[in-house]
Amino acid sequence: MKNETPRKTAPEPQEAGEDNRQSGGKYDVAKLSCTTETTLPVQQMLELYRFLKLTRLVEERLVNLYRQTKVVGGVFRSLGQEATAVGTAYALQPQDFITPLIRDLGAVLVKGIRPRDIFAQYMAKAWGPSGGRDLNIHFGDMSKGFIGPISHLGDMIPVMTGVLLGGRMQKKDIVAIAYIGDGGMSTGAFHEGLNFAAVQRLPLIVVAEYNFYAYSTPTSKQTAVKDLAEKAAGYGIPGHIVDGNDIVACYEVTKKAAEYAREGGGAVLIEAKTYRRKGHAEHDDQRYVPTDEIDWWEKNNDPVDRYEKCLIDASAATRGKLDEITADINRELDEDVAWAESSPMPEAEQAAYGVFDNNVVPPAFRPKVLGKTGQ
Ligand SMILES: Cc1ncc(C[n+]2csc(CCOP(=O)(O)OP(=O)(O)O)c2C)c(N)n1
Ligand SMILES: [Mg+2]
Repeated sequence: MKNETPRKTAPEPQEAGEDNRQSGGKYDVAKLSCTTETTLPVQQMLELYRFLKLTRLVEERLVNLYRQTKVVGGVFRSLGQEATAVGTAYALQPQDFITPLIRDLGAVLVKGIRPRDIFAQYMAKAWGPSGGRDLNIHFGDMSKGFIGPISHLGDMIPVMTGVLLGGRMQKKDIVAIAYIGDGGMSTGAFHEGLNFAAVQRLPLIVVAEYNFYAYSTPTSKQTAVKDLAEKAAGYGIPGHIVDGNDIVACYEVTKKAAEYAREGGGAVLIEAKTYRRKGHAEHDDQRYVPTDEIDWWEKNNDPVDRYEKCLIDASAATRGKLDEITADINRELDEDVAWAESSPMPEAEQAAYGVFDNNVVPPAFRPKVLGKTGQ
């Protein structure tokens, strides 16, 4: 039977093929600001705004580069759901870890990765973090607590569980977030990883992004649960639902989860209700999305608009201050795009290095180039 209990913080998920606009009195759009109950001081609220806007603008620059055919591969946007990645990652401490997916560029930026690295990475340039060996957010930086994702959905949950087990054995104070989509949660790896983290009481926070689609598959065709957070009960861990377009709420719920995990409580599942306003990647024309649905979310439930309203209503910022922050970001991005564009493409020979430990590859299988350089 359908559960009719209304939720305050999250929109109602719809049946497949239904209109996913949260209209018709289900969701009071006039109240769509952000939670005002926050422990954040004004300076941090503005820093949070900077990361939110930075995420949107970095992605817009990526789309420009894509249209100029300068990007190698696809561009994956988090348009409309940036608040989830930024707000949750912002609640971590510097020594903590993340492993993002394609909608979590915001978390990567919060972790201190510079936009110039993102641009060079997407263009497969030599100066990019993977030196042209891989694309988009397929890179990592251990020094910043950023475990690079692989494409196989679900697999980063057991990987992060292993990172946390290692951290415990080394007596390190580490909490981690592993991001996952509604689709990725239907994999075996997700189950095995979270089950192990729960049994071991490892400080793993799984942020599950309910964004209505996995490629073109609506969430209701992906899983029989109404809320992804219900799955937490199967692992004996707490599950929370948060409005993923309310950046302050995302921050607060993760802060509490991180405290719980750090104090020995163990794993936590946070479901963020949000909406994917772009297709799976730039090539996807979203013909499977009901008419007007995207426009509805853009006009009524945009995370940047909502946070701006919240900051102005709370007198934490003026419109002028927000414009100043935006202008500052654009200056940084002008420089970073120019830097990334000025990078050469990698030397072809470089493909043979930094992938395997070449000492353990039998000589007969080594690329010729390794033989030439004697490595
Ligand atoms: C195990 C596995 N199956 C299929 C894919 C192909 N794939 C990549 S992204 C994606 C959809 C992911 O949807 P979701 O988890 O909801 O994340 P979203 O894109 O909505 O953020 C699929 C099916 C994959 N990468 N890994
Ligand atoms: Mg999804």
